[in-house]
Amino acid sequence: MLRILLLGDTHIELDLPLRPRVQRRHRGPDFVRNLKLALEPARRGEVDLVIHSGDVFDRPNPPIEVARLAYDPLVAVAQTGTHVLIVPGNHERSRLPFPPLLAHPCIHVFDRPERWRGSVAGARIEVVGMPFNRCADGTAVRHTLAELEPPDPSADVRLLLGHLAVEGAVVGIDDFMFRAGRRDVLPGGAVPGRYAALLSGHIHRRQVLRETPGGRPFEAPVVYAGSIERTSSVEREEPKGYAILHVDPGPGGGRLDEVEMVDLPTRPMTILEPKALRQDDLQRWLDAELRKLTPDAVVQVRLRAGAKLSAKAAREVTPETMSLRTMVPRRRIGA
Ligand SMILES: [Mn+2]
Repeated sequence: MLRILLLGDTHIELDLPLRPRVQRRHRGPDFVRNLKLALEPARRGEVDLVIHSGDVFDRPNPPIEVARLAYDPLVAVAQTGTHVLIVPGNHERSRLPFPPLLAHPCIHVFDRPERWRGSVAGARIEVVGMPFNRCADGTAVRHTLAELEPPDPSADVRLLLGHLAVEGAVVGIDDFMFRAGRRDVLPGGAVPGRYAALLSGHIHRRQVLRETPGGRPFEAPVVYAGSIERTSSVEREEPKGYAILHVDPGPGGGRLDEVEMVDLPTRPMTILEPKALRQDDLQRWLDAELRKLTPDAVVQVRLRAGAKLSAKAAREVTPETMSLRTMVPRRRIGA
């Protein structure tokens, strides 16, 4: 049995200014910490392989200091002799910055669709990695796979790795479900066989898909480990973490035996919607509301149209342990 640590959507650089202009609690360090925590089982030698399913970064061109924050923990795992495979996501525009920082014989980045072969814990393993592609429907994925050299029939474990939405994936506070028929969604019927599983990033809610919404079984299960912290308020009720997969080697690319979702620490997220419009009313209201919350809360204040609350006024009543952001309604243009 092979133990694989799957993590993804680490979004390093989200709310992580290098030289902050104002002193307030930023959320960026939470993501850096959770990346390190997620990799701890690998550092301890408890897994045979580590796979990052993309969106390593929140933005495509981070400064080198930020790149190091993301890469150092991954390189540290490689230095213990465990292979680390990474497929770039849409947030890094399908390519990872500063490739020399990841130059290590145990690290492989899928800059283009390709097969990676290795020997892991005595098993011959083959991973087909596909970096994010705007087009990920059945035709596109079939075409991508057809362009590659054929699968190695003697591999004990075959895995498909991507950064894409699959039909039936569910996200957000309203349980939005991705449906087939869009060019950026892989229909369940197009999930290829002969793989133990399709492992993917992109969908921030952890989930395992085995059949279409209509009940037609996939050829292989699809595993999303989810993001390591909440990148948006629509994830506010979701647990966050990484996954440990147990894969049985065998004919036909092996079999996914078990998926263990492991929680990482997250901070509670709250949305406040004040009715007031005047700054001093808003500040007083906010002061009272924030006192009711746990000290490390992440707070989003949604102001009404025409409301006035300066960042400074909000900061004055925000405890240093909280992260607070105010949002003004988008101005409607035309009808
Ligand atoms: Mn993402």
